[in-house]
Formats: sequence, structure tokens, C-alpha cells
Amino acid sequence: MSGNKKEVLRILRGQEGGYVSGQRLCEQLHVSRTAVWKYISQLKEEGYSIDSVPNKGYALVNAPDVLSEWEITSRMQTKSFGRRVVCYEETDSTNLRIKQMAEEGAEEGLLAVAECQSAGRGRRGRSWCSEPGSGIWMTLLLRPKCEPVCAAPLTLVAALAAVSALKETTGLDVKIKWPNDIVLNGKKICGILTEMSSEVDYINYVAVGIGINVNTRSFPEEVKEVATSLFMESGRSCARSVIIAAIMRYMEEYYEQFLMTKDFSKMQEAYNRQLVNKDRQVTVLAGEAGRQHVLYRGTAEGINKNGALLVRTDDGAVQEVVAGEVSVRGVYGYV
Ligand code: BT5
Repeated sequence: MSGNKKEVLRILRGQEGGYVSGQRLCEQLHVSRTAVWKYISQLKEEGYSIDSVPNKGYALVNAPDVLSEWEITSRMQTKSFGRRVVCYEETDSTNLRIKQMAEEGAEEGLLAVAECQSAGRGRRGRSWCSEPGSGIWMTLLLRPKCEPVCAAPLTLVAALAAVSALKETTGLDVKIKWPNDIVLNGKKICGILTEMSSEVDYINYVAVGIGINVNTRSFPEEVKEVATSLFMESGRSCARSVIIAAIMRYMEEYYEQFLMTKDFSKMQEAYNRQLVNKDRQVTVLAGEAGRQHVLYRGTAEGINKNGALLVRTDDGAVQEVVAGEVSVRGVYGYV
């Protein structure tokens, strides 16, 4: 059922505003005219604006900003990433959902998407504010065939995919703040939480969680200093499914590059071009938020092929900063 609805949407989208005859839909879907009419009616009830003209057929005029399985999968242009999507009206955390499905044997490429998370998570026990209906809260399941020590760059793969997709779909000047925040005008628009389950020499799975503030109009007190949304910066609403499909396309491409070398060498240059910290003064801090102390200051020169940030200190030495051990701030604030 949902498969056919997805196909109807996919065919109408392929027509780019033009009309598709009822006959063609029947033939492509191998169903009756009545069935086609039923799918069209259901889509209309869900908020799709579909024009029907006798002797011409159906045309998709407008799609609602919903995160249903058929809305997302009908836009997908990948081989496997995001071809299977599980959508939740509300869940605790899409990372937890993917981890559970991975334990139960789910395949690589499965994507979990939620309209709202009641327990959205950041790194190291921090929380992630996931307001209903306004953002993209999603997690992708990966099963890379490499040693656990090689997995660290996967979080940078996700950052590069997210920044490429956001640039392409919105035209906004989004940048990466090392290692994996996406920022716009000095504030955070997207965060990434990568979690791994592994044996000593074998990765069971990696859950790549991506949170993006898309149509958010305001933030709670505790994050409003650091957070912003695509809507707040551009004044425009964006269709979330378009962004999701673009991220999956880039993610699949970059992931294949990662698997070829088992490091970040093929993407290093592209990443450095998007790096907001590049050639800027940064402060490298150790310890948890609120109790951090300065280790040293220097100029960020970009990342190496393993994803470590190279920082040149005043005495000319170059330090390799490894994600997870320390955090990096601009000298005057978050970026
Ligand atoms: C992150 O952690 O940035 C990772 C966020 C990952 C969220 C996704 S949503 C889908 C999936 N399911 C989950 O449960 N998580 C993932 P970190 O670098 O630790 O940043 C957390 C900090 O960002 C918080 O302490 C706040 O200061 C700030 N923050 C919280 N919510 C935010 C938001 N919506 N937008 C921007 N900043 C936020």
C-alpha cells in the first residue's frame, strides 16, 4: 500500500509539474483506475495538492512538509541509503531506535526519522533540543567493513554530507565547525552524534544521528545563545524531505570514498574548504562544559587524513587535535 503511494508520488514528481495520465499510472503500478484514484485521494487528504484534469490526468502542484515514509522515499536517489525509512511521530531518540533495530539485524542504509524526540541526545550525555515538526531528527545505520580504529572519520563524512546538502538545497553559506557541527552566521544549525558498537577487531554497526534546525521559529532559553535555524537565518521555510534526500545522496557518495581508503583522505580537501575554523585563531580546551580549562591557543590549519585538526601554536609547533578528547572554540566565542 505505502509502496504504491510512494510510486504515485515518484511518478508525479518525475513529471515536474506536467500531467501524468491515469492510464499510465495504472500500467506502471499494475493496479486498477479505482486504486489509482484511491491513492490520489489519500495523498490529497495528507495535504498534497494534486490537480486532476479529465483527459490529461494528474499533476503534483504542491507537497506538504511532512515526514512520512512515502514523502521521504519517493525523493530518494540513492542505491541503498534511506531507501528503507522508519518514521515516528514521536520517539525518545532516533539513535536509540536505530541501535535497537541494528541489534535485531537491520541492514545498512536503514534510516529512522522522527517529528519529535522526547530524549534527543548530544555527545557525552548532553541533551539535544528536538521541537516537534520543525526540524530533521534522523539516524542512519551503517555497517562498515573496517576495523573500529578506522571509524572515527565517519562523523566527518556525515558533517561533509550535511553541509554539502544544505548548501545545495538552501543556497545558504553554511560551514563546518570542527569536528561535526554545522554553523550559519556563527550559530549552530546542525549537530551530529555518531555511536558505534564493536568487538576488538570488528564493527557491529555505527549509528549516525543528525539533527538540523530547519523551520524552527524560536528556541528555549538554554540553547538560544548558540542555536539558530534555516528559517531564522533566511526567512524561508524549507521542505525537510528534500534536505533528507540530498543528505542521503551525499552520504552514500562520501561513504563509498571512505570505504575505498578507510580514512578521510579523499574528502580532506573538500572538508577543509567548508571549515569555518580554517586559518582562524582557536582555543583548545580540555574537560567538560562549565569546568573546562585552556590547553593552548593557535591557528587552525585544517584537518589531516584521519580527521584530526592541525593547530599551529605560537612557537610554530603543529599539534594534532583528536575529536572527543578536547573541544575547540573561537577566541571570541563559540565559532
Ligand atoms: C551534538 O551534540 O551536536 C549532537 C546532536 C545530535 C542530534 C541528533 S538528532 C537525531 C539523533 N537522535 C539523537 O538523540 N541525537 C541525534 P553536542 O556537540 O554534544 O552538542 C550538544 C549541545 O548543543 C547542547 O549542550 C546545547 O548547548 C546545544 N543544542 C542542543 N539542542 C540544540 C539545537 N536544537 N540546536 C543547536 N544547538 C543545540
